[in-house]
Amino acid sequence: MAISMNAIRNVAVCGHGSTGKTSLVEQMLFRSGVISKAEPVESGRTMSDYQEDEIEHKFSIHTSLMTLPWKDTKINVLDTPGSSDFVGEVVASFRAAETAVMVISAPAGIQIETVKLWRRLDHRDLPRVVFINKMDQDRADFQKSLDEIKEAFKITAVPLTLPLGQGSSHDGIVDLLHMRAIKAGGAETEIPSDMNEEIAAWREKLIEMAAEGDDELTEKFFDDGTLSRDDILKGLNEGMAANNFVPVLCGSAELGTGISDLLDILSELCPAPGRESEPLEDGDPIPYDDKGAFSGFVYKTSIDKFSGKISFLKVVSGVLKAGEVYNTRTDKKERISKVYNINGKSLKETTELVAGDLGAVVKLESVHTNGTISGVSSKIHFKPLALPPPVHTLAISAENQKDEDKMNDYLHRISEQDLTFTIGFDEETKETVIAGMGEMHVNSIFEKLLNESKIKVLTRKPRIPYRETITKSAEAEYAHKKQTGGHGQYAKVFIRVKPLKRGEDFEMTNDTKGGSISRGYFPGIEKGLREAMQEGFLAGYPLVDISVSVFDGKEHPVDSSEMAFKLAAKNALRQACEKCGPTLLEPMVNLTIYVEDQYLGDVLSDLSSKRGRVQDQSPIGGGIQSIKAVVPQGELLTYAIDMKSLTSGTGAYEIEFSHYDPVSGKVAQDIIAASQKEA
Ligand SMILES: Nc1nc2c(ncn2[C@@H]2O[C@H](COP(=O)(O)OP(=O)(O)O)[C@@H](O)[C@H]2O)c(=O)[nH]1
Ligand SMILES: [Mg+2]
Repeated sequence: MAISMNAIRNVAVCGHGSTGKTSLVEQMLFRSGVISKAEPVESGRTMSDYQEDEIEHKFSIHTSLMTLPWKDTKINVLDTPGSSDFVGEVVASFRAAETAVMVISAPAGIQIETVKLWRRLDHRDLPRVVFINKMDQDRADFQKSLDEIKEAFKITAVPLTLPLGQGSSHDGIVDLLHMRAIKAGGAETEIPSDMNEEIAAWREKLIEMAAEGDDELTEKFFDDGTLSRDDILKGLNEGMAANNFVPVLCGSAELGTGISDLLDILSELCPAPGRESEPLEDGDPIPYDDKGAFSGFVYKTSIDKFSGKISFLKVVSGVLKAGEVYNTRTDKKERISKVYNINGKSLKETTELVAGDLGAVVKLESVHTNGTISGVSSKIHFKPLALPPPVHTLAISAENQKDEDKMNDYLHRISEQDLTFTIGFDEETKETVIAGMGEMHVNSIFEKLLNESKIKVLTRKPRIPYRETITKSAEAEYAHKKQTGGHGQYAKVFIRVKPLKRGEDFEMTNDTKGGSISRGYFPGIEKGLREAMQEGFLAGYPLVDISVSVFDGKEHPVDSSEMAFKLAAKNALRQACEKCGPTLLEPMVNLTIYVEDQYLGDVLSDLSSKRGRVQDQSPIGGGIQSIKAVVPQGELLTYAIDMKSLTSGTGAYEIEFSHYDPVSGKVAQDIIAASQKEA
């Protein structure tokens, strides 16, 4: 049966690890009748933590998609992992969703990922609902959590439910929108009379909030002093879509309180797809519209033991049905034989997916994550996911050398699905290098490789791509002569070498006069210079940012050749380097760190021991500090591990390459000594 775009709700459930997201989703599935029992996460039987690694570790690693019917709506729920190692999965789910449910644990309060994810949601301007979970636990305090949220995020937070009892006495919620009290399990109960005052006060706030964003409703409110239920809904709906306020709900995913109210809010208040258009790499964004030609965006890909490659997509325009589609990147036709609704691991065939809906197709061999598929041959490419660059880099090899190719193939395939994981062969350091978001992330990939292909990966710290450069100008000359029997070899060059600005790499000029060197020999000279640069001078790292002027030379009518000039130039440059004040350059990265206040001191002193220069440090709310620093890449080879021990596993960081800086003294000596040992 076809469903209209207005009846779809795409919801990403996000939050810090262990706040109860997966348990909450399990309860939502149970309450809507998709499953007959809500299983605990520890049982390994939840609908969303179904993959082998998740069952083994007992937490979410992948975003899983579940579909549930609630009243007149189809709610697509994306259960995301909480660890920043798997942030790629979260970013993808934010792209697919129109609403985020931020789950906060009442006893733990706002945590580091809460703050980081909130900032991501701000960037996307995504409407959100806060669910304060674990109201059944000791130290759960609804008012305290609410105050904390307002304070940390500077938002208007409006409770739509209040807890019936907190901690061990918690057993239900009061729904302020529908004015009813509901116990665990869904049975309605009488609103306790001692809550009347509190409820009336909050309800008034709610109605004011509803009236605020809409002139017509404001007028009605002033005239009548209240609003009808439909008007309240209308006002809240608009206010939420515009992100003017954040509804706050509460409950317990353990007991099953607050669940049906969350589902009601999602279906009654949260925006349907289509409020925003989908941006393209270039060109005008494509509006969500179920008419017109089909187009869709692949926000996630996974490889399933039974189904093979699964492409998760969001339909942007038209309707997706079985048949032919185009991969717009390659203009290659692909056949879709079936279209699926997804519920965790189960794929349920459906006839079609309309614009705004989420679902999947299988065996789209040429399409990867971030791909665009289209019903007609087309050049549109939806904007790729805004993923942070990987921060944890390792050099790897297969334990058993004969597995090397298979290991590479496997990891390449992973990198096409998971764009926060990269693999490549570094020509410079002659190593296969992988990078991911953290230890847990890369280990989860190696575990998968071991389980599925019995290939064990050996890892070590990667070599750092140092560079060499010069600090002074100098001249040198070199004559390459050889006289062996027949005709000999002869070439002589005079060069002047001077430093260039960082990043300018190399230039060569022919400043000879009167044709002392024939033009035809210059390609040979350039080759010689480049070879000398590639081999380096101090420690075997490439020489960069030099300008070479060839200002004189000599040739022989018979004995000169391109090869002779190449060798002369190469040696001339080596001689010049001796006089040019050669120095090492090390790669510097921009490091952004997020830590809880209590660890700030330790993280800063560790940074200074790593020769980091702190450029900014500021609180970003919720007791979290952000630090920006420039740090030598070579100091951060084990930063994922250092960060974990410095912050008891709570800190997180982002890295991006910045520039090369000269390095001197003991550090430089050590680098040179290490290179000699290797050679
Ligand atoms: N007491 C209590 N425990 C909960 C609640 N929700 C989840 N948990 C437990 O918290 C742990 C983490 O839950 P999980 O759903 O995996 O959290 P996630 O990492 O956010 O997906 C599990 O042991 C759950 O049983 C709750 O509302 N109350
Ligand atoms: Mg989870």
